[in-house]
Amino acid sequence: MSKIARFLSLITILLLFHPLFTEAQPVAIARSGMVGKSIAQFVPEGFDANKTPSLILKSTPVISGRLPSHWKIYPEFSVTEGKASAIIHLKGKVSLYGGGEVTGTLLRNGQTIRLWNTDSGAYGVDGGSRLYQSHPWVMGLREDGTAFGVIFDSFWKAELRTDDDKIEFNTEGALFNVYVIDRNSPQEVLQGLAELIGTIDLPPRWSLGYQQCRFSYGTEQRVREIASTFRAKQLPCDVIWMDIDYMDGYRVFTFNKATFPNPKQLNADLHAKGFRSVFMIDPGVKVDAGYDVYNSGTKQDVWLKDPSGKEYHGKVWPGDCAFPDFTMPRTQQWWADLYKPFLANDIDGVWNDMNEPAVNDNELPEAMRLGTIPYDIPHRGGANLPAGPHLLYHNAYGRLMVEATRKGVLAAKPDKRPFVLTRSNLLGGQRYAATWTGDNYADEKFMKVTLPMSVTLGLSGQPFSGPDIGGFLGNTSPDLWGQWIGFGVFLPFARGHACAGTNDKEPWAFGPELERTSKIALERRYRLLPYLYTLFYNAHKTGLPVMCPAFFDDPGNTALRSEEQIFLLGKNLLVVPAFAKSPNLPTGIWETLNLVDGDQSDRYQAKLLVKGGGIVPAGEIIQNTTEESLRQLTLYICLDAKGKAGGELYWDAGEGWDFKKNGFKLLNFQASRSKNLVSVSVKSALGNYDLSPEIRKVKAIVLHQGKQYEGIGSLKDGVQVNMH
Ligand code: NBV
Repeated sequence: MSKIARFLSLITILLLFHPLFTEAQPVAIARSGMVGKSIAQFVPEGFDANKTPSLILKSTPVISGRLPSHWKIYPEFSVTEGKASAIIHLKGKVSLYGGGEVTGTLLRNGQTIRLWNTDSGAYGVDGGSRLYQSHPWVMGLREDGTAFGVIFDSFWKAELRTDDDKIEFNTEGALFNVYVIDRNSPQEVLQGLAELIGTIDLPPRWSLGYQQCRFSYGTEQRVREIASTFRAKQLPCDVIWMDIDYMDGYRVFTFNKATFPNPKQLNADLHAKGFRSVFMIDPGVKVDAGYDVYNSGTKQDVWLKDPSGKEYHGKVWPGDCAFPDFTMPRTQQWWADLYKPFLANDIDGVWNDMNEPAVNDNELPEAMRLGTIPYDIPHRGGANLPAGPHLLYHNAYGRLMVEATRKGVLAAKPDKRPFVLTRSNLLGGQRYAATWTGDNYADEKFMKVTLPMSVTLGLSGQPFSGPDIGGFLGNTSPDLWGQWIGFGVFLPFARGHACAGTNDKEPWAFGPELERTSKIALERRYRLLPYLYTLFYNAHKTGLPVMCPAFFDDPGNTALRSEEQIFLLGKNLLVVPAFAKSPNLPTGIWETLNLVDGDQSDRYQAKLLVKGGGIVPAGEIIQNTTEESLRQLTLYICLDAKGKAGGELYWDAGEGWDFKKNGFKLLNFQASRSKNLVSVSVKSALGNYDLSPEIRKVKAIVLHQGKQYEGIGSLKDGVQVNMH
């Protein structure tokens, strides 16, 4: 080495270790301002949208005014060795929530999560600190019940620390924008979040029914048997799911000719029994010169390629696979178009799995395994997305995939509401797909963590989630099944699922006693369908979760801040699972709700409580949502201390888009007591949907000090209930 070369390399080494490069360099805020009611945007000096594009927000916000002088929450930006961070210092005692799909406690103070979407069976990777999705979002609840929320608008690989005195977001990428919402309550903050990231579209009503899945329903015959057993045993169910078993050698968009020879007939038979079907599609496409999906992808040049231009291959179920580069508009279109012929088999919904994306690189030495696409594989971008390495796009891969999937499903069936379920996603991705919480394990710990997980997703903009009821991995005992189904039916997404090689986990698989338990639980869900559907409508309109933490009842009550054994459905119904030990209950009047014969005596059923001042609309027990739910509408009423109550019912055709053109009915009910008479009536009604053929009579049941008082009437004339 020449003297000059040696000198230059010495200088380089010195520079690399110079504090200027290794210590955090503060970065000033270049621009800030209001982009909504009490919503501020902060743009750091040197921010470049070509280095940190946004996929989280539904549209680009426009700064319309200055920060008010009393504005308190500011991010401090910095860069360390080229990696951007932001810190928010907290004043006073703040309870922290959010972070999307997380395991552990509901209250997030003192937690660190890693944002790097990962196939984490039994949530085992890095002690559960990284799961399948990334939600760079934190909500803070102050002592007085006022709240704020922070979006770190970046999907670069990152770490999110939520300490008592600060929130820290450290990325491995370039500078990013921060949005802060500061409002009077957590509910208002979540509405602010929805203003930025959008809400879910209203799902088809059938997707709120119970759903049955198993990895290893290996033949059409087995699927038919499962469907028939539900009907024979009168166990309500709406959806049967096809896992990868239906595919031909795990090639996506194909059917195994021997085991699933006639999917269209299978779906017709399922439909005739009132079932819908959802089929799985993974992102990895088998490298196979005789496979049309692979060939068309090659022809359209959609595959990820390594920096030298060679097609990137990773191993998944079918063996070597090519992976679509979903950042390119033509890939989005190509992928969307694949759904038309596929769904022409009368498939109702799509399940996107393995889209972190998960890659099996177990043949590599342990230290070299990534479990996904290597960081340096380029994504080519296009339209609004810049080209960038996998390190940038990894956390958006599932989100971009489900955007294309939803587009394809909608184009294939424009008159239907798409239903897409995804394992991987990004904050804001609720616009495209519902989610389930991945491969949990059949034990009590995983059953209990179901609640903080789904509540946290709801607090992070995703209201439509639930676990594999019963536990996916490992064998499920009858007792665990009973405990789990007893409250699992009240989660927004209610699906039983099981891994191949584990015991049967259908509701009848655990013997007659547990079958009865399952029947009661499922019937309770179906009775509550009108209430649940109303909550989903509300989530679609406002961004408020369907499943809420207990503290929503009274955000100023600090005793509820870490309560995670119970949850609220909307604001009028409290669910207390059978496993809950001395939970902190919200204060005030709450009356027990009995929905189905036997639900009070069955030890596995969750306890349901109606809030004083609330009205909960319920329908009849139906076997699936093609049956009429509202022939008799029942209004469960719990009066407040002043003898008053109110509640809502949203209803429409359950499918299609008429509801966007006034084809819905939103009824607001009121009840008030005078002496011993409670009068119940419709206070206001919105929309054109005609409920009169559906609702033939209305029953009102006043729940009061453990007793029930009933009256019968009609929508038009209301109901009188005598409390004698
Ligand atoms: O497709 C098989 C499974 C599926 O049942 C499960 O729900 C996914 O989370 N899939 C993962 C592949 C891996 C199973 C061990």
